[in-house]
Amino acid sequence: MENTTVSTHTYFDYVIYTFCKIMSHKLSVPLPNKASCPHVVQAPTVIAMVGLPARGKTYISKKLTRYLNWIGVSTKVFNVGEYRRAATNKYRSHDFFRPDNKEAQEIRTKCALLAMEDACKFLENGGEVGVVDATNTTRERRKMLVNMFTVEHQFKLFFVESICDDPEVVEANIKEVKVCSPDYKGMDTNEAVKDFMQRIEHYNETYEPLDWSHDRDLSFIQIFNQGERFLVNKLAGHLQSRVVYYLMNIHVLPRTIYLTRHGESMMNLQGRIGGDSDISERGQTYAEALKRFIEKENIPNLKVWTSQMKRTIQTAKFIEAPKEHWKALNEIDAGICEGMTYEEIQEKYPEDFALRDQDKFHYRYPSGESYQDLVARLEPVILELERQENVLVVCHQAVARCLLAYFQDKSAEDLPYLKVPLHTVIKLTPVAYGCRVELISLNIEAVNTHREKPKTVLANGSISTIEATTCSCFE
Ligand code: BKV
Ligand code: F6P
Repeated sequence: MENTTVSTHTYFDYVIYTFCKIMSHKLSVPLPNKASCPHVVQAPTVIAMVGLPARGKTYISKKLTRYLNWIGVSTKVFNVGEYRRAATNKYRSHDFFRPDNKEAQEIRTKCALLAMEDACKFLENGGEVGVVDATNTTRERRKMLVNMFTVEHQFKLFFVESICDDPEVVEANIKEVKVCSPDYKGMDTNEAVKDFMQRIEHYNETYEPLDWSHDRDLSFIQIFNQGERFLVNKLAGHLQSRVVYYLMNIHVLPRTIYLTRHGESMMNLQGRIGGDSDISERGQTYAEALKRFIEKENIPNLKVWTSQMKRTIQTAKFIEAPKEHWKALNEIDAGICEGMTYEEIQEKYPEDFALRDQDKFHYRYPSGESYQDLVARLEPVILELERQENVLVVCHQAVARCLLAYFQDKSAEDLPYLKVPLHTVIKLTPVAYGCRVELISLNIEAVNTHREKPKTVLANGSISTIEATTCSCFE
């Protein structure tokens, strides 16, 4: 998200900030952090979950956080359950959650406060969104959130309530994630399910869902039955509307996403980057092997997405499934370096070559793109992938790294170095709160196009051009 919002500040602040931003881009150094440039940044946002246990609050918290971090919004989850487990010795039974258990209530309130204070600290130190993952099922508790976050800290507050009355969904949730919780370690599964059901009942006794007569001034979204229906109230700002848009596009149906690069290309063989060359003979062999692999997987209603480059279209050619060719999936545009080998770039543009190694995620090729640009370009692809069921994406090294980083929750720093070898299928299956990742090599030889980060580069953030140009440490 752009941090260029100017509200109560002078035009001069804005000019200075823009100058910083342009200079930082030219030098490929990270922007000054929020602490050193606080006056031009949008107010941080707290997203507070609401809902009975086993309503997918943790699922939504984690998934939303992964998405926001991927689009560049610094986000962190504060799970009150984890504070509670840290504060009390072993969990015994649902009795802990009885509304009339005074002692336990005290501990629970204390833990909620600790989590909220940590969220405040995070947001005061440059964090942009804090997600408070707790039940927050009483009006009294929500008043506490409003007071601490909006009155005391002037943060924005957005409630996300998940309401689900389908007993099968609740039971599936308990069996998939709750019985594995540290609370039930060593306990028989049926016992654990029974205890958890009673725990939900205790919450139900005091549950006050958000409603218009009491909460009309609050910003919130209510999600009914895993996204079957939504109710949105007092949406305040761009970030909240992105969150709503995201939540309206996700689903929990079982499905698999297959990710692969194109078969080896003629330019890969020469060690040249970019271009729009054909696939090599070995690349052709991969295209045939990929068809057989996909057939064997026997995937219902598979869709195939490729880029608009010849090498991905040729790779998907033999697969019998509906195809779409996305421009957004095209490989990173290396600008003036298109068609060159890394050695040629190092020789012809030594400064740029060194700068890219120092901050590969933000480095933008002159007249081309950065990995950061690529993430922005791929956001609609991710949203559409979230809407879909089984999809095979045939793309490119840099593009596959960006997509994989989203699914695997990788940082901007690690993203440009993720290993995505040629002639390998990456199979992504959603499980519990995350996704299982399998790398399946189809055993067809190909060149290695992965270039490691040189180990001895001086990457201390504050770049001096001399440091950048004099380090002669490329492998
Ligand atoms: C594991 N959602 O259990 Br929009 C996998 N009850 C999925 N809603 C879930 C929880 C654990 C889960 C996700 C749920 C879940 C649940 C009710 C959900 C909620 C809102 C949207 C999409 C999914
Ligand atoms: O070498 C193949 C390729 O897809 C190039 O077209 C692209 O510029 C490059 O990989 C991206 O990888 P890296 O960011 O590591 O240079």
